[in-house]
Amino acid sequence: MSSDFLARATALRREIERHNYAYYVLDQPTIPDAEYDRLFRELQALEAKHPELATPDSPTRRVGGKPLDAFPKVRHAIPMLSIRTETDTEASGAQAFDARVRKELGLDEHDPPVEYAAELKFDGLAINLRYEQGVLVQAATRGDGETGEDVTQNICTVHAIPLRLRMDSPPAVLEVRGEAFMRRDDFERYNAKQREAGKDTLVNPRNGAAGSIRQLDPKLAAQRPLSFFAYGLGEVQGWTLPPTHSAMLDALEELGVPVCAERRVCLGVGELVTFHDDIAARRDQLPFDIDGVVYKVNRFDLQRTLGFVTREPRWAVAHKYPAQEQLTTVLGIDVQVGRTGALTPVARLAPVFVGGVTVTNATLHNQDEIDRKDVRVGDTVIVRRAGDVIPEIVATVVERRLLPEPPRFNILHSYPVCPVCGSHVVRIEGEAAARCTGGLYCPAQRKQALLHFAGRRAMDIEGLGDKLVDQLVERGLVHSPADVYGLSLDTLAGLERMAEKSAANLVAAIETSKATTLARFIFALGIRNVGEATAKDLAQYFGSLDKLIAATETDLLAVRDVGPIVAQSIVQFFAEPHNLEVVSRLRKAGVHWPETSGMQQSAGILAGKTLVLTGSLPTLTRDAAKEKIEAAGGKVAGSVSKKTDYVVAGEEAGSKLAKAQELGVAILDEAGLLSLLASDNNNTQQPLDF
Ligand code: D41
Repeated sequence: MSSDFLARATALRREIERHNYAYYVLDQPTIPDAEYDRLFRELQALEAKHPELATPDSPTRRVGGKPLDAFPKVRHAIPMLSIRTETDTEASGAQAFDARVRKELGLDEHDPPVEYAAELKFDGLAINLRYEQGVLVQAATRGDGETGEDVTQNICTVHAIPLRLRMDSPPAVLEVRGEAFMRRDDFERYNAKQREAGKDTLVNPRNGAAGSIRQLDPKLAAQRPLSFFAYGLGEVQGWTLPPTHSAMLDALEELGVPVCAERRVCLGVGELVTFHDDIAARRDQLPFDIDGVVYKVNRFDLQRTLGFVTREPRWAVAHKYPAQEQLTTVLGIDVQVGRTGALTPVARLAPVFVGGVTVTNATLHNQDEIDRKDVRVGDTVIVRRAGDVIPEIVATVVERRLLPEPPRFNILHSYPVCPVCGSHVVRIEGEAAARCTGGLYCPAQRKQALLHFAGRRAMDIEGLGDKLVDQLVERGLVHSPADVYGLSLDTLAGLERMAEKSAANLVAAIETSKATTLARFIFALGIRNVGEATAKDLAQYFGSLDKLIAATETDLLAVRDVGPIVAQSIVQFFAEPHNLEVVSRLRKAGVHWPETSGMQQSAGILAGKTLVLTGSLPTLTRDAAKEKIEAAGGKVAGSVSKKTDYVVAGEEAGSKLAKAQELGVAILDEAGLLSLLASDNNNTQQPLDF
């Protein structure tokens, strides 16, 4: 019996790790999350019941074990060296490195170029992974290079790190060195969640990674998602070393160890410079922070010839990019007014060069965030700019605060009225944002509303961008979206930076946008809490704008995914006379869309009928059948009762079919269902406008 359990546990582990590898290393998920969770829970239960089945490479270790009192010290089998850093700009860093290498190797200008391996310098924490017989037995931080800390439990929670190497006859010892780090999207997601919960946010991904690995409670570490890339080796026993660094990374990749794809073999200094520049140009688009690139002499035999000075190899150098965090001072705190009137505090900063650009503003998100970070005018702060996200204030340096202390900043005190339109500013209970109550009277809201209206997913008016909208609103040419359709070629051609040709293109784009869909139109109106998906659902359900306008909150709640807040926003929007006027003017200007009779009407042949699907149908998927039934006004329920009108039964229909027979409910097969639907001549429910 216990051998059955053993076999099952082994099979589960293998399957879970296969999915894990596909998801975290290859970035190609193989099964739905729910299915993965099911396998995982089965294994957990099995190991809990039969503790003798647990193994050191079981994926159940990834959720984190018991909290520690302290991290045990680990003496590295082979010291972890550090890497020489060049802060020189542009080509000179690579040039100086290549010159040194060539000199040390005794090469002159007639000798061929040296082959290098170029890679990224990840901004995280250096880690040594020790595999014995292919199983991860220990993970340690670099520490001072001689001695680090045993962080095995926390490292096990990093899904990208294999707990077992993918090889049939693993070596006695293989130590893999690399960097544990946090991706920017994981960092942003984690912080957004923390902010929502009113909890502390991480300062930057690097601190996030370090904090996660230094966390004594592995369960908490497991909640901060980390990634890992390998860049070197430590002790090796029983493994034939490839001849070059690049071949070694390829080999590690074969073993299932994550290695960054952004790496290149470069012949001579010229190609190093190209690599450096290529990566610099794409730095913001990478999914993680890097602080530079690394060049290494590719051949291991040459690396050995070059050796190292003190603790830095002569065969490697890191070439740094401009820092993504800098100190500067807060000159003032302004607010920006968004489309829905939310006032976003923005710090005006003494200009500072961060992450390759000069930054003069940084977002402060909202009042809670200002309070948490305690940012005040005059403070010295750390600004961060990484990726294409808006620059952010990471922290204020309280020790450098001027005396007497400047007062705390409070949005409502500083901005009792909207700085743009003078309307009252309020902060509604339970909302993070303070809001201007001016609505479309407020030019700031008008500009944003207009940009939203013209957006690609709304009315899609190409060429109606930022600068143009500013001018149109500021010159009083456009007060509401309806005014866009009254703009003449002459008016547009008279604007700044507007050539005759682009004015003509814009007029044409405005004209084209008149033929739209109901879904786009609803979305374009910019009703609060009505995003693109909700707009589509509303269009499909009501089929016509007048029906939407006439809908009560109760009517609206019948629409898929519409809850009380969305329903209320919609009713409030159409209760506002000036909103109705805008809608009416837009229609008069010629904005049109195909209307349908929608789905809320009980006109279809299945109107008011409840159907139950069971078994698998020969041609229709479950979803397709459901869609057809709903389009004909019917409802699909999960279980059979006396209220069921039809049971649609396919192959291998089970207890539901039996129940239907027992209750005398009408039974259809797929053909029966389809002929019933086909007999419905009035079936106009399929929306036309998608
Ligand atoms: O990405 C990195 N942070 C990185 C760090 C890298 N790509 N290569 C590295 N190579 C080395 C040597 C040359 C010593 C094998 C390193 C580091 N060292 C390193 N990181 C922290 C200390 C040393």
